[in-house]
This record gives sequence, structure tokens and C-alpha cells, in this order.
Amino acid sequence: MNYKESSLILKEIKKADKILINCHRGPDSDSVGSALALSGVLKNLGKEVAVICPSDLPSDLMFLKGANEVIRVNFTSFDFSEYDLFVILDSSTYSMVTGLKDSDKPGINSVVIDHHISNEKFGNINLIDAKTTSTGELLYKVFEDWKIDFDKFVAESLLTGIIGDTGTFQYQNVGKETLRIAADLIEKGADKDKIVYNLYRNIEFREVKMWGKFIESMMIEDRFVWSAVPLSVYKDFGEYTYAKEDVANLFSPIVKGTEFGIIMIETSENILSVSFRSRTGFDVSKVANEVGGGGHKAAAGARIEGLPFQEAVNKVLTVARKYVQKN
Ligand SMILES: [Mn+2]
Repeated sequence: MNYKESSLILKEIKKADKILINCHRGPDSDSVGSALALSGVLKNLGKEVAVICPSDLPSDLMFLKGANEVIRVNFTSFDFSEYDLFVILDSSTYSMVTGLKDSDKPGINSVVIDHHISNEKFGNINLIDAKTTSTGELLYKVFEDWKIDFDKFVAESLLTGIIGDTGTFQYQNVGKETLRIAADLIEKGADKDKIVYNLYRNIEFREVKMWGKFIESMMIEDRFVWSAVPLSVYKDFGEYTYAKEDVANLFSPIVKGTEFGIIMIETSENILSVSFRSRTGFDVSKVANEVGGGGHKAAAGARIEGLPFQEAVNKVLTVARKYVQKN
């Protein structure tokens, strides 16, 4: 048995007929992959399942089976009363689930399954394992506990989550267990090449040109690099919602002689969206926390609201410089 909560969760699922699963706001590969994997498994158990999300799904994940059935909802008016159970995945806070600053908790039974250390445990049952690389990997272990078989589509969704959250097995938290799980998923029929092609080799030309803007304006300081792009440039290049994540993953943890990188993008008037990526062991979550964000040691983020572009950028840099001095 991997988790003592697994059987409690299965009991709740068996009691329910109609089950909701979420993808979090601005969903990534792990959010969508794990939601579709669980949905496939619950349908095989004879449940009626709906997957809901407060945002549109990124187009590069539409290859996953069931992605076109994910329903975009507005949580301010969503009616939970038709459902018996809400399974919440990959979301450390309820506001990540709804995309709203404040909202009432759903009036139905809920289960939270997540791998973020900062998870607020806001469900009736909470299964949090911060040692797993991804919710995809965590769910694999839950399915193991449930002793169920699953098809190649479920396997492919789980592997998509793992690949997405590990930077294709690059991050330091990837060890033999994650690789063993990935190997088993491939054995069950998950197509690793298809996943890599869709996630990393299917980028709009305009987005690639935008990456160029980030590289062009990148600056190097004592122990880190940073790059910031204002709203006007972001708009010129088509406002790719996921451009910042892509740029952060690709270019901020690679520069020789540095320990981390910061990518900043003004996504709307006076809103600066910030991504931190560590190259060495430097804990970027400390910097992110101090500017009001959060995340993991190696990858973290924040949103600075209500400051003009240059001031917001300076605020982030001031905190980063302070931590560079301290550590
Ligand atoms: Mn995740």
C-alpha cells in the first residue's frame, strides 16, 4: 500500500454516482493529464464523470483522449448540486481550482489529491505527497493501491503529467522510481514520442519569435539572469498564454555561472506574471514567497498586481538581489 488514504478515497468514489474532476486555472500538462486519467478510470468503474476547468485548455494538450470533453465553467455560478463528489487534482488552494480570488467551498463532498508542499488541505479527504514529481505519478500510485488495470489512454495521460512536471525527466526530483513508473506506462501503451512531439515540437512560429524577445532583453547579474517583457510586446506577439512558462523552462536555468533565472511578463495593465527557475540548488521559492507567490524549490512563480511595469520589475529584482547577498 502506497497511501493509507487510497482506500478511503475509493470508498467515497464507490458511494458516488456522479463525480466532478477539476483542471486548475491556467492548466498545465499535469493538471489536464491527471484529470483525464482519473476520468478514464472512473468511467471504467461505471461512474458518470464531468471534468471542469475555469480556463480554456492549452491547444498542445488537445491530443489527449477526452480533452475535448472538458467543460469550461464559471465557478461564481456553477451548480454543484447535481454531483455527489468533487475530486480536486494538482491544486494547492481552492482559488487555483476556481480561478477566483474568493469563493465559497463547494457544497458537496470533496477529495484533494496533490503533490504541492504548500497544499492547504481544503478537502474532506486530502492526499498530499510532495515527494512525487507530479499528480500524474501520485495517481499512478493510487491506482496501484486500488489494484486496477487501465488502458493506454489513461497511461498516456499520466505520462503526459509526469513529462510536463519533470521537464522531460530533467529535474532533480526524478529518480529511479519515477523512471520505473514511466517505463511501466510506456509498456501499457503510452506513446512517449507523441507526447514529446505535442508538448515541445509543435510551437507556433510567432511564439518562437517571441522567445527571441526574451533572450534579446535578458540581463545577467551576480548569480542570476532575468528578462522582462512589457504588455505592448506581449500583445504584438499574440499574447500566448503559456509563453512565459515555456521561456522560463527553456532559458532561465541554463546560463553558465548563474544559479537561477527570472522571467517576467506584463500580461495585462499593471499585472506582472513572474517565473523563477533554479539551475543549481538555489531555493527560488523563497524569493517567490517574499513577492507574494509560491511554488517549489526549483520552480516557482508570482503575480505582482497594481504596480506599473518598471516598478513591479524592480520590486522582484530587489528581493532577488537581497537573497543572492544572503545565501
Ligand atoms: Mn503538478
